[in-house]
Amino acid sequence: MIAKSSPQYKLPSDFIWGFATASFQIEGSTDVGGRGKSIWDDFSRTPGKTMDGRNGDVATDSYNRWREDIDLLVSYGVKSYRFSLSWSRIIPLGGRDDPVNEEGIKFYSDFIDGLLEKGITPFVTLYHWDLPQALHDRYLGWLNKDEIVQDYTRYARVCFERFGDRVKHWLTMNEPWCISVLGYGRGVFAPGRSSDRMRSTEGDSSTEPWIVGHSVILSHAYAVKAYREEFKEKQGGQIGITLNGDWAMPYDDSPENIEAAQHALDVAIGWFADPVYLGSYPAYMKEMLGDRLPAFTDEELKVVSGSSDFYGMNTYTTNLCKAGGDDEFQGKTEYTFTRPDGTQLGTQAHCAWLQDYPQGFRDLLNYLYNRYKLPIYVTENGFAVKDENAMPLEQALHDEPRVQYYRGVTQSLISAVVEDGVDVRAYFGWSLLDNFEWADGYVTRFGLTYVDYETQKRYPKDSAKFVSKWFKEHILSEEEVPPTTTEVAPKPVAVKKTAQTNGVSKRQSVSKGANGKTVQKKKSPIARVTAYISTFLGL
Ligand code: GBH
Repeated sequence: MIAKSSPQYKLPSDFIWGFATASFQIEGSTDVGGRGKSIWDDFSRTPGKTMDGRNGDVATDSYNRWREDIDLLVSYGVKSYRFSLSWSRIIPLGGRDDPVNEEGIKFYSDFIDGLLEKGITPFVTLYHWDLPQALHDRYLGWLNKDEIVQDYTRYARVCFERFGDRVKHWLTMNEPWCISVLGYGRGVFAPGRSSDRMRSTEGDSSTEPWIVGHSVILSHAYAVKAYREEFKEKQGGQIGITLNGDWAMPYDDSPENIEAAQHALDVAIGWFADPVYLGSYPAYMKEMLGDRLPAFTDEELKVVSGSSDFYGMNTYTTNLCKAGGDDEFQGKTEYTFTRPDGTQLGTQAHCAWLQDYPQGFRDLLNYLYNRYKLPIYVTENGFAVKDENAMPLEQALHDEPRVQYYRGVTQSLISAVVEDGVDVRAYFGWSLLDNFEWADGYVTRFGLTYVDYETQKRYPKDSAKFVSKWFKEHILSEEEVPPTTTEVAPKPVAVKKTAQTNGVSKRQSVSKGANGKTVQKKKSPIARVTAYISTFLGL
């Protein structure tokens, strides 16, 4: 075991870190440069859809201030920046026969060049929820599998063609659970469809989310197929999907609550991760939904299975899970942050769904690595300080609860890598900037940089300073890389697990190199040393 005080207790030298954003949350300029409407444009302008009644028309004005945003990234010393492309800036009407907007291409092309000039690696999401409105009007968007798969694949191809010479890290979709459930089940996100007739005149929450999820998986998979067959050889990049998913902890030791935690994970994560990485929907979902869960044809399944080069992980919190309730989107479990003894799991954020619990981050990394056996890229993780929006600037900049959150999570991250042997390759904090927080409008602030929406001036918060300093201090420099004698580590190696109470991820062995998919091409030196020592000690 490498002591925490040792200079070797570090992340590998090629570890990627930075901050993340998404197009609709920061760009503004919705009717500029030939951009077509997205489903969020009118939705966010509709009274009642956002908490403060504000929309995405200006956001953080990053369409105009992108040079300033790059300077900010440079000041933080990031290695990489995760951002998303607006489909309707690139293809205003969205469809496979619709024209490409050269002005939109130029905007992103200049932006990518701007990053690369400063040595920042672009990490690009193709779809972060801003579907072209025209595709929703034309055929109901994600509800129409046959159309959307073709249109999305063509959009992806255009992006690979135009940007793939410079972009080597692609994410197809951001958080399919949110697209499906929040957009077509709960109806709180665009297009806002739901069975709740107070909310929406159209929609069926019992069927549409599952149909949408199916279309999203297939669109992702066919885009990856196109990348691998037509671009990868020449461009040499990586491509995958990124899923939201919070750690699920049983409320107590009762068998039904231990089972409930697994059911929660099956629907929150397994719904998408199991088909993509393991080749089928979770058994529990099939049982829960019967024929409401669409089935893959054999041909589709071949495309879906193995369609991500890595595990893209967005995570924010941990839920205590109790069996019961009829919320299918949570696997018929109830979530709480209140422990049986009445105490809270952690510090409450501004949003009801988020509390700070760093151990859950480490447990989730272990669970995902043991189950899906691929390198993990943490593509989002962050915290919204309670009532930050109501604070005077000076006070908001000293965001101690957010600093505390990142202190905990970075500690969990390095423990998972160095002590548990989890192969984590990247970490992105959400978000570079305070920005348009969807249905919360601008009330909830997730930024490590404060944005004064009156002036659009950006101010680094203490958390940005903390995270930047932490990564600079905890990544091995090239000179520090230990000798490679540890390459001879016997296999299989045991991946040490942190203590789990819920039985879903008891200590397990991951046999690396046993099958083609599991081979860790670039296992970090530290993880190799750790794995070797673990094996030696028979752990
Ligand atoms: C991310 O989603 C998004 O990718 C990002 O755009 C966003 O700004 C950021 O988080 C902060 O919110 O069942 O209605 O109680 C976060 C994942 C999953 C968080 C669902 C809220 C509970 C919603 N989200 N979760 S609800």
